[in-house]
Amino acid sequence: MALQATSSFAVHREVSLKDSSLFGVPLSTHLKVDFTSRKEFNQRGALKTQAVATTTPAANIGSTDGKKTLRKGTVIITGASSGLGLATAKALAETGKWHIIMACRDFLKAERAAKSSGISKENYTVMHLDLSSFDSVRQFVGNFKQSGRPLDVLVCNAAVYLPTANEPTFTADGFELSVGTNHLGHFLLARLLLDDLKQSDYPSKRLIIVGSITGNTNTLAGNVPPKANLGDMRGLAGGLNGLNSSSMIDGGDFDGAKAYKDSKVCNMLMMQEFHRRFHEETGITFASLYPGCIATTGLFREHIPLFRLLFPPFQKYITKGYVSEDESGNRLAQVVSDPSLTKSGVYWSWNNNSASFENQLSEEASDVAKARKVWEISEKLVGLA
Ligand code: LMG
Ligand code: NDP
Ligand code: PMR
Repeated sequence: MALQATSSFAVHREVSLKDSSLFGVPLSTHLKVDFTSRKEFNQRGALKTQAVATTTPAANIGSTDGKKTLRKGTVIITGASSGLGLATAKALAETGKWHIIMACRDFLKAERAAKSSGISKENYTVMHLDLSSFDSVRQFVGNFKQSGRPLDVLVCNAAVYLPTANEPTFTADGFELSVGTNHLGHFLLARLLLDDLKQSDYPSKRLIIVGSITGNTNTLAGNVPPKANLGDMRGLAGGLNGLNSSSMIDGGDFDGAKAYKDSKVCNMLMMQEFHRRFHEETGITFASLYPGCIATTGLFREHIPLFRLLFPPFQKYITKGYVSEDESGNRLAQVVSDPSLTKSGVYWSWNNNSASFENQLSEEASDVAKARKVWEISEKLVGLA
């Protein structure tokens, strides 16, 4: 049936539909596949970062046989206490080449999650971060800077999804919670940590912002109502406070599922705007991704029980978009660390063989003027302009 057509559509590319795709695989995509690095990741459980570790001496530590070895990279992952973030932390920790800063709102939950995932003590540090409070974001950044660690990769992963809420709820600073947390909290965090990333002498420094298929209306999944749409951003400009402005970016009535999808559009737009503003000057790789449908994570905790029961089999057997948490973690870990994924400004996806390719964003999620506008309004809202 049509819903199963992912890989065959990828093969029959360059058909008449230009900006269309099914399940996030654009019909016009030339698959940029690196089966070699995938295999290495799978078989050895290790990412081959040494291959690019030749240029910056301070990132290399001398060893007895005269060969330089790469120092451990430091990666901050927001929302590493469950789902994709935790699975990524686990995948990176298993390589022994990364120290993971688990930036989490619930310290105890994060510690427990790290332990039960078998992440060993020397490979992680839990640091408190509540993205729904700008004070907390600033405090986290202060604490991280004080730790004296370099910052090599930042992963903006945490998110909330409130599909059943009838009324909006708000962050500590009074912004609608989904956009406030998923977009504004991360925007402030990334802006405040950009200098640290810039200063990193690691061979490949990266800022990764997790996106999603459901924010892309050039896919079937992105056409399930309510669809993402930022409109003219009058609600965002008004502060998303639900009082003298709408709680929704486009100025409409509150819809929790739409607010989440809008926040993902902002995430993908900001990745590209960072790229345009800073890639050339800093050499930082900016990237986003759709990790696949990880239908079992905590993201759906607010959804009705029937949805939580049916959603995984629906994705597994009907859409075939399902991926396990482990597999999604391997995917994001590749974007963190794989030497073949250094291209900046890219939205990564994976095909049915779990091979990565550069995916095409929807018209709105790649709109340059909208990106600039979201950036400029957000700067004001988070107090940077
Ligand atoms: C909204 O409803 C809620 O209103 C909102 O509050 C929020 O929760 C939001 O996203 C979260 O959901 C979504 C609702 C809308 O969908 C459902 O709840 C699903 C209902 C089940 C319908 C049965 C489908 C048959 C599948 C059987 C599978 C077994 C059961 C598993 C079910 C688990 C999943 C729920 O949905 C609708 O309105 C239904 C219509 C959906 C059609 C969407 C497709 C549109 C296609 C448009 C084509 C566009 C072309 C794209 C490009 C392609 C190029 C070729
Ligand atoms: P989970 O709910 O499992 O993980 C979300 C994480 O974000 C949790 O660790 C949660 O913390 C954390 N978090 C939520 N609010 C805050 C906050 N205010 N401050 C700090 N951390 C917070 O969901 P997923 O793993 O599925 O989601 C991870 C990312 O993947 C999201 O960006 C999501 O949009 C994206 N994604 C998910 C897909 C899926 O199918 N699941 C598909 C496409 C993209 P806590 O543990 O304390 O609740
Ligand atoms: Mg969707 C055709 C493929 C496909 C894929 C890859 C997803 C991913 N979804 C697909 C199709 C459909 N979904 C269809 C045909 C329907 C109507 C039955 C459908 C419904 C649906 C709902 C109600 N899907 C959902 C929901 C959610 O509440 C999830 C959501 O929108 O969260 C924002 C969701 C998702 N579907 C996905 C993915 C990845 C999600 C969740 C998470 C996300 O984007 O972060």
